[in-house]
Amino acid sequence: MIGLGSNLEHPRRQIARALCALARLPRTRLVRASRNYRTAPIGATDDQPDYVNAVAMLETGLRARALLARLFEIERRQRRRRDPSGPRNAARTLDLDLLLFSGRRMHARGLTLPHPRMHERAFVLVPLTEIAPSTTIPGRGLAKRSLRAVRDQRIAPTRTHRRA
Ligand code: PH2
Ligand code: MG
Ligand code: MG
Repeated sequence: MIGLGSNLEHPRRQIARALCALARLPRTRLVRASRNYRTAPIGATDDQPDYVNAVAMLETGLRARALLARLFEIERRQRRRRDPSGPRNAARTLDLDLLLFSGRRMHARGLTLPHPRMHERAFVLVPLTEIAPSTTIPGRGLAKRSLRAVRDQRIAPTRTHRRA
């Protein structure tokens, strides 16, 4: 499961382009993608635009590390700037996070699975449970059960993705 987020330079286009890039990864199939959601920035220390967030489910023969490297490459192609001296959680053109990888738990330099903050973020949990309602987060239980704790975080499907 991959989390996608953008709040700079046409966020919906960034997300659409990233989904195409994910679908074209070697030995990988894009199984499904959530709707896009407009979400309030969480943890930002400066004033920044709302995000567009989505979650994608992949089936892949790549190992977790190799997939992560591919995610960084896609971020880079979409002009993600990483400034180590800049503010934490700075606005970005594209963020791709490896959330879950076939139920694995690991804690290594640069890669923690499941993603350590996913259970406290509506912008992850809402799209995730939309496409995979029975998902469990290893060590935390059913993803759906974490929804209640994040219900104060503002999130709504983008207009084009609202269902009648
Ligand atoms: N990503 C962050 C920090 N805060 N807030 C929203 N709404 N969406 C994000 O994708 C996001 C965030 C760090 O990656
Ligand atoms: Mg992130
Ligand atoms: Mg990231």
